[in-house]
Amino acid sequence: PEVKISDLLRTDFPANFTFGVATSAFQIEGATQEGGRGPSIWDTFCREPGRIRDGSNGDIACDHYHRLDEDLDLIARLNVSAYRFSVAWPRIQPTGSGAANEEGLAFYERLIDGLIARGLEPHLTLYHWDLPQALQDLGGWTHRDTAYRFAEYARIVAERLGPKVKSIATLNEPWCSSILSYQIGEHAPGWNSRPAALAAAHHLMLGHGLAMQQMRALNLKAELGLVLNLDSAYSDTPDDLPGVQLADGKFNRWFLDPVLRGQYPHDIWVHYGNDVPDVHAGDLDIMQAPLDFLGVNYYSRTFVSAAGRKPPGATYTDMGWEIYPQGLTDLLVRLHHSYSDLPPLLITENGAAYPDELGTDGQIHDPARVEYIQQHLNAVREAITAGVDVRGYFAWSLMDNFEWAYGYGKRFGLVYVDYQTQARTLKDSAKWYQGFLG
Ligand code: GBH
Repeated sequence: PEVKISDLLRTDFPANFTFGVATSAFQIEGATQEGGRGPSIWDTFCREPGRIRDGSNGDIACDHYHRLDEDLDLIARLNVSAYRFSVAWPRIQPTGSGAANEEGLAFYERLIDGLIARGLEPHLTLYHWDLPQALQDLGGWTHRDTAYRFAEYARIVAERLGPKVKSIATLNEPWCSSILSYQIGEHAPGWNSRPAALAAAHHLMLGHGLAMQQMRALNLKAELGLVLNLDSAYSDTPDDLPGVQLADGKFNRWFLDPVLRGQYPHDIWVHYGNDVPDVHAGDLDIMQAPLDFLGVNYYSRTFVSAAGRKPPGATYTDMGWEIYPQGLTDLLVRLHHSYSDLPPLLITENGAAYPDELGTDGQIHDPARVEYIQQHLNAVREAITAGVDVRGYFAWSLMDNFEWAYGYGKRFGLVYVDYQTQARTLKDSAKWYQGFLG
């Protein structure tokens, strides 16, 4: 049945459906030289001229490290039931290996205790791109040993914090930390090598599997999983269908198939030719460790056109990403049909950037973001109606933050951040979410 999107109600979703907001450590914390934190590849990358559009860095960001209690209160005000955050590896192991830094663990323990005290579920991500620089100096993710270091870090965090959290995701978007980082060079460490990127992708997924083994051995109640950035690919002509299959294979199947089927997709393996990674015997078994959930980050679709056509009538966010909610329904339904052992799904990120400004009335009117979120929630609802097991939705992001290569120039928050004063102001979208969940 057709539901008018503006009429979308909390009760259109299962009562136990999780609604939350998400962030990541490097994007909000600041305090990069405090608490015994070691340098990460993003600290280094930000200092290389030309890497970040506004020349900024993560030294202060949203100063979340110093404003933890205020930010926890802010989350609670939104009426969400869950918060997704990441742990900064260099706060736990400043050089990426060896003994745990107690001050780092204590910070996240305070965060988790603060969430629980406010009735909020903690959803922890272990790796949202801030690799300790010391491991990059040894080759980063192109170095097989990094996978083993990651599993060691996972065990340290899970032993201490695992008993208190609702879920632990190993990696956020390994496509970004491999292809975007080692081949396209837009993210740290900014390399331009396809074989390096494919080696990095393999070691990330191996690290994921090894971390799963370490954490399973702890018999935690927490659900363990992986977060992928996935999008649906489309074309407007049959001539472009091979391009669609290629795009889908590189973005989606290259990461889904090893984990859910224990194999790399054959067509893409052939396409990559001599650049394919060195896969050791047993690697794919490790990578195929059963998941309690798969996190899906969805922002847009890929439109393939060799002729360079754009989809007619398309609208775009401030990132230049097309707004295409149907792509989320299509993606979820397709996952459900293509993978027989698909675990329950969580939408771990979805959101939109707009050039928000604080009005003279002291408010931030962001109707386009409200509409974006409503349309995508409706897309999730349609997938659930079609039989897909989706358990939750996390809006990206709690607040405006350091948007990687774009610096502070792109605002994804439901909450506006004035970087001069660090004042937080609820945008209309935050108020809408609050009312929808209220
Ligand atoms: C997420 O990445 C991140 O997890 C989060 O930290 C970030 O702040 C947020 O999204 C907003 O960017 O590269 O032109 O082919 C999203 C990453 C977005 C990956 C779009 C692939 C394809 C577009 N992705 N993307 S393009």
